Amino acid sequence: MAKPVTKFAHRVTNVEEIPRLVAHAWRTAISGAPGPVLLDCPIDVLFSPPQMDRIAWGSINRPLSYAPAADPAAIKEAAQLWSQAKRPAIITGTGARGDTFAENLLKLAEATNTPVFYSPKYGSVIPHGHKLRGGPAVRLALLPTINEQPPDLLVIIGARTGFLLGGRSGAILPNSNCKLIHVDVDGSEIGKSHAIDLGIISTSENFVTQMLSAAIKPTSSSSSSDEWIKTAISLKDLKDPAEDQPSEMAPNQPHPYHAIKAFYQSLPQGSIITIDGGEVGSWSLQLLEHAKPSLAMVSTGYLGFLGNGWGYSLGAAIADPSRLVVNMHGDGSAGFHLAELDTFARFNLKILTVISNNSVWGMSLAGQDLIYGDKTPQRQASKLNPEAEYETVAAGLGCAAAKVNKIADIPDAVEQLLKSGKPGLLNLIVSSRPIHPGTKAMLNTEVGKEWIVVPYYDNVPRPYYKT
Ligand SMILES: Cc1ncc(C[n+]2csc(CCOP(=O)(O)OP(=O)(O)O)c2C)c(N)n1
Ligand SMILES: [Mg+2]
Repeated sequence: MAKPVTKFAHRVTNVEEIPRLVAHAWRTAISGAPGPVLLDCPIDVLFSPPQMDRIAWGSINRPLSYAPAADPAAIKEAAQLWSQAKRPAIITGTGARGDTFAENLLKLAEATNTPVFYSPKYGSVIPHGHKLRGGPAVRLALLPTINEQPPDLLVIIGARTGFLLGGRSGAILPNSNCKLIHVDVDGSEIGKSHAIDLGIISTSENFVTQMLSAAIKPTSSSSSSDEWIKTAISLKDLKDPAEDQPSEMAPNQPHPYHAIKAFYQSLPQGSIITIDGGEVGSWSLQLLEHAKPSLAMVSTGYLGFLGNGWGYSLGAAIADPSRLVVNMHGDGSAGFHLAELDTFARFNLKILTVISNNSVWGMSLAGQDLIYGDKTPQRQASKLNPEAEYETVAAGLGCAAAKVNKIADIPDAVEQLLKSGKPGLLNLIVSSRPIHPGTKAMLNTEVGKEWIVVPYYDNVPRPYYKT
């Protein structure tokens, strides 16, 4: 069972082998792209007395291996491409971390005058307010809409190409007139979906350190480059079209954009935000810069599976108890592991859960509306219970809880929840009406009547089999 979802799964058959196997499993888990391992220790094995002189220690008490670093030739080539670029940008992802990473990435960005964007999966390490903080990489797709050119060099560091970075559409990672450098600890990520000009197998940390000593000439310091960089940085501040939409779609039915914005603005800066849910996930991601988080993670991943946010926030709260962890959910995704509120309360974890409650599986409903229109208006399968008292469940499990259906009440509610000193839950009522533009984009590729388009994954057209 475990084999397909682990990097190593093994049943121990001999008690003396345990130290060696633990060492091996641990090294496997942390090498290359890190991932889970499983050692199954049957009770009869655990109860057998070991023969002490036969214990296999393996490398259990030896230092861990050095991590992969770039070939010097690759660093030279990267430096060359960088110094020729007029519109370079960096995109960081989940792999963009490590003890010295943030500090050195900032130095590298400054030395090369390169703006840094982050993939939807993992927030930026560049400080808020820094002149090279680009914000969400998805915003690069807006450049053509303001008559600006796309980047001519993208350095993708520890981020996967794929649907979270615009798939093969070219909207975020251009398909032409842009050199792509892809740095990943897992070579199989490189070139998977895009024509990569320079692939580098290395940890992000080693790569930026090596680049720093490569003495790159700063990016062409022409005034046109400076202007472009300024524009790229300001993409995150472009006015959002939802800003002009009403803050309430009906009485006590706040627009999710305005509700989440107000919520984010009520948070302490430097929180860790984990994002789950459908429509709420898209709004939460788009608004992230308003929360000024230290880190943000979309927990639904490349297959978009709901429910993981509970585990992500639990992990984050244990890993960094000094920060507030914000666990963003829809009423759908919240249902997957709602009982984790009990864990949060018993361990008194600093987690604030938000249920953006539109009483539907909103993204599913939106998709059905877009595809079927009023042909099948019932949408029974997309309904959730509008009466569900998530705040009662949370209070019953020992959390502080509140329900809010007015934007003006959000700041106070958040303040009270945070003051309580307990894990909190905010049942935030929102309207199901506005469909996030990202949901529309997933569905609206027009390729002719005889085709259908598979949503999510690159909008791949498929023959339409219905006659
Ligand atoms: C495990 C899993 N089941 C089903 C889906 C399909 N799906 C994607 S978004 C969505 C609706 C999510 O509803 P909710 O969490 O309430 O967020 P909303 O869209 O309403 O804001 C569903 C069912 C999925 N991504 N993952
Ligand atoms: Mg919902």
